[in-house]
Parts: sequence; C-alpha cells; structure tokens
Amino acid sequence: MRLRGTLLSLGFRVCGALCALTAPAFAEPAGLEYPMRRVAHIFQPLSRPAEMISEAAYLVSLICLGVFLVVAGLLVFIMIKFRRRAQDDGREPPQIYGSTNIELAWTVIPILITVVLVLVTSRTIGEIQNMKMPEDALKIRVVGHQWWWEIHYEDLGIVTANEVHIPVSSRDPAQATPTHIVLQSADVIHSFWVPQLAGKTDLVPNKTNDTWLDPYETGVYFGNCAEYCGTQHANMLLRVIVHTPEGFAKWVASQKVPPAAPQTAEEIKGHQLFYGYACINCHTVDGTVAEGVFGPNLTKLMTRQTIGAGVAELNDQTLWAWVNDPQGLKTGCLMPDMQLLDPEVDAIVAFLKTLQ
Ligand code: HEC
Ligand SMILES: [Cu+2]
Repeated sequence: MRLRGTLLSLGFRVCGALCALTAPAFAEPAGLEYPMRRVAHIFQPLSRPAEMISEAAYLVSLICLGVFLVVAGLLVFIMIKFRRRAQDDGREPPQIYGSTNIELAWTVIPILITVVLVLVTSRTIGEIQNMKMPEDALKIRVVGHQWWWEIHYEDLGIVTANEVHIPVSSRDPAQATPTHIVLQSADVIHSFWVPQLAGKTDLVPNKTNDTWLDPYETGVYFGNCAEYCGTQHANMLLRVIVHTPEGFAKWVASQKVPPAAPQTAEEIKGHQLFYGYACINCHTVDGTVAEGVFGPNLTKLMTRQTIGAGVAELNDQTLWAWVNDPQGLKTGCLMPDMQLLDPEVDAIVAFLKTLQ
C-alpha cells in the first residue's frame, strides 16, 4: 500500500499542476456556504461511482505497471548482458528461428492479462450502470445543448441551467441518498462529467441515458462537457453544488419563490424591452409570456454563480457585457448579438437583476 500512496501523491502533483493551469481564472464568488472544489480531481473521488472507477483504475494501472516493469526490465537486462565487448570478433551471432514454447508464452500470457483487464473494467461499468436507485431518490433531467446545460427537477417544478444543486449523501451505503441523473440531448452528442462525483456519460440525441451522483461531502464541484460538440465545447462547463439536506431544502424553497415585479423606472423599461424584443422567443421566465426554450430559463438567473455555462462569473459587469453582445464573451454561442443601444442594455440588465 506504500506503492499506492506514492503513486497517489505523484498523480496528485502532476494532475494538480495540470488542473491549476486549466482552472477558470476568475475569482470565487463572495459569501460561499460550501467549499469550492475548483480542481476537478480524478484522484480524489468524493462519490461512490467515482470511487468505484478510481479503484478499478488503480488496479488496471498496477497491472500495467507490472507489465511495464517486466518488459522494460528484460530489455535492460538483455541490452547489458549482450552488449558489444572489446574481444568481440564482429561476426553475427547464431540466428534462431522460432521457438514454440516462447511464442506460446508471449501469446497466452498477454491474452490472460487482457482478459483480467476486461473483466475488471466491465464489472465496474456493470456495477455502476445497474445500480438500483431508491424509490424516493431525487431525479434530475439534464438536457445538453450547444453549449449549455438545461436542468429539470420535474418532481419539484424547477428548471434551471448549468448549475446542478443536490443534497449530500453518505459514505455509509445504508444511509446513502443518491441523486438519479437522466441525460438527454437537444442537438449533438455531449458528455456529462464531474470527475470527483461520477465518470463520463454521454448525452445522445433521441436516446435517454442515466447516471447517478452520491457525494460524501458538501461543496461546489466542477465538471464539463467531455465530448467535443462544436466551437464553444470548452466553455460548456458545469457546476454541481452539493448542499446539506437543510441547505438543499432552502435552495428548493428559494427557487419556488417567483421573482419580485419590477419596481424602478429603469427596471420597468427593461421589462418592456425584454418582452418587446426577441429575448422571449428563446428564454423562459416562469409564469409569464416568455416561454422560449432555445436558451436557458432565466426565472432565477441571479441565483446562479456563473453566466454562459461557466464562461464567466455572474456579476454586474459580465451580465452587462453578455446582454450587450454575448459573442464578445462566448464567440460563436447561439445567442445572437441583439444590437441593443447602451441605455437599452442598462435597462434590460436592471430588469434581469430582479430575476432572483
Ligand atoms: C436566438 C435565441 C436567443 C435570443 C433571441 C436571446 N437569447 Fe439569450 N441566450 C440564448 C442562448 C442559446 C443562451 C446560452 C448561450 C450559452 O451559454 O452558450 C443564452 C443565454 C443568455 C443569458 C445567460 C444565461 C445563463 O444562465 O448563463 C442571458 C442573461 C440571456 N441569454 C439574456 C438574453 C436577453 C436579455 C435577450 C434579449 C435582449 C436574449 N437573451 C435573447 C439564446 C437567445
Ligand atoms: Cu457539449
């Protein structure tokens, strides 16, 4: 197990360095209730399916390491033992053609090793896919879009985007409260991946897949689309916010409170512009005539941490920049530049800020 420890810490270092390089470069939102696990660590699983995958991965890596050591060791041994010497006469050594025993050995042993690897991985895949969800498990439907995530809590009547809120589970399987995630796609193939919580599962058009999350600790977990799906694939980020059961109940309750009606003159002007322009063809605000489903549901926009599927932190500046021209923040995204005048952007932003 010391070997495993050494491997682990080496893995941590390499991955930590790589992840730190790729982590989004914006600051953490203020007043966070939960730890921000911004490094999407495959070596630090904090959920049952992720843990099962990492255990299989360690076993597979150890077997591969063994193969490597044997092959490389033999190679080095032979290179040294049969190296050129001063007294060599320069003639070719005797040539040997074929040895049934050796050939059998180097065919049969690799086949056996491969069979073991196949069994180890397929058993883990089977165990994860066939896991029975408890009757009362929270069920969330996630629909992949170019390049954002639509998130439905059908049983709770909540629709949101890009940030999945779930309650924490338990390391003790008897007390686990896993969350069942149903995956669909509105356009091309995407892949749902939150490394610390679960392995990748594809979202395939006209097909429903599923996976589950069973987090042991609260926190904000980073994930992303893991199947190239077009220009802004790299900015199709995902957050899973794992709450305490009370925190989750509070979030649910807050999502069910309809946003306050616009009050100030600026908010009212923004409201008129929003409902007068094409915004409502693509966006929904629950309980209003804005019923578009091409873009994210904006009912509780301001309760999100990020904008544009994680392309930036959500704040006054990024919201203004987005409404002014989303192509500036997320080039090629499927919301067009609406060619608004600055005072119109000011008003619409004032209105959007009431959506909380
Ligand atoms: C043609 C459809 C379309 C129109 C019209 C449109 N949007 Fe969008 N909007 C989108 C799409 C698609 C996204 C998601 C883009 C992404 O993240 O890749 C989006 C994202 C957003 C977001 C960010 C939401 C989030 O949670 O990240 C805001 C805010 C927004 N739109 C506001 C507006 C406003 C205000 C208007 C009108 C001035 C408008 N949109 C018009 C399609 C549209
Ligand atoms: Cu994608």
